[in-house]
Amino acid sequence: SSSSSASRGAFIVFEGLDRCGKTTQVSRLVERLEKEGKTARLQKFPDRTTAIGQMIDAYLRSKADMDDRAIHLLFSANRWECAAAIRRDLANGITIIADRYAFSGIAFSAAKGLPFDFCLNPDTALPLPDITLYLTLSPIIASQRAAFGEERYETDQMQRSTRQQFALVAQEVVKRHGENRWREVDANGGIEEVGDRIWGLLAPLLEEGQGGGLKREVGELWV
Ligand code: Z5A
Repeated sequence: SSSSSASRGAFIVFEGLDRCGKTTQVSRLVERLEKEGKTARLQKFPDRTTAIGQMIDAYLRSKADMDDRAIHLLFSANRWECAAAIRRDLANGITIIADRYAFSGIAFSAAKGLPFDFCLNPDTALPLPDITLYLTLSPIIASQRAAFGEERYETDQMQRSTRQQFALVAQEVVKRHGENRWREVDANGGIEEVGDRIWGLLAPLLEEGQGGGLKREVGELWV
């Protein structure tokens, strides 16, 4: 109908620790949305294709060292350089599915010991996700999946502290933006089973889109 074509796209973010299956679910979701006739775009963070993204990539692969605050700001700058395109696409009715976002930015940097507020502030006023799905997997199941890769943060200690920081990030989202903006998803189980759980959680938001509810403007993160 004309009212559904006038609504903006939904901004959906996936977060989670290493090996939670988020990348698998993100690509399945984009396919499923397109089968349902929606236009969807995958936006991975870090976006390693830009000049800033290449510096981040070198850091993560331990090809370059960087001050903790400097790399934190680069992760944020990498989101800012994509922010206008995200807003534009949402306005044009395209649903954006982000594989990680500002919440990873806080959780991973705070896990290294940087002050929480320092980690949060640079992302203030970025496009506000309509919903963030935080995939949780028991550490035992995670350890049975493919071994940790070679990247900098892929150690048990780092993953443990990052999990604690994600809990604080979740509280902050709920406090500032309401409890509908953050949903934990049990990522234990088969790929289809988890996919159906995700689809079920997204249904109200996507139906709201059909009814034109997504015409309200995209908000600003932490504002
Ligand atoms: N980082 C940061 O510090 N600051 C920031 O601002 C941002 C990021 C944005 C790179 O991120 C690092 O950057 C990341 C955070 C930090 N460090 N860590 N850890 P990335 O997103 O580029 O990389 P990643 O998250 O480490 O990797 P990934 O490939 O996106 O992982 P994943 O999403 O968890 O996993 P997956 O590939 O979908 O699944 C993992 C394996 O499990 C794979 O073999 C699958 O086939 C398998 N799998 C998936 N689902 C299932 C189920 N249901 N059952 C069984 N097996 C499954």
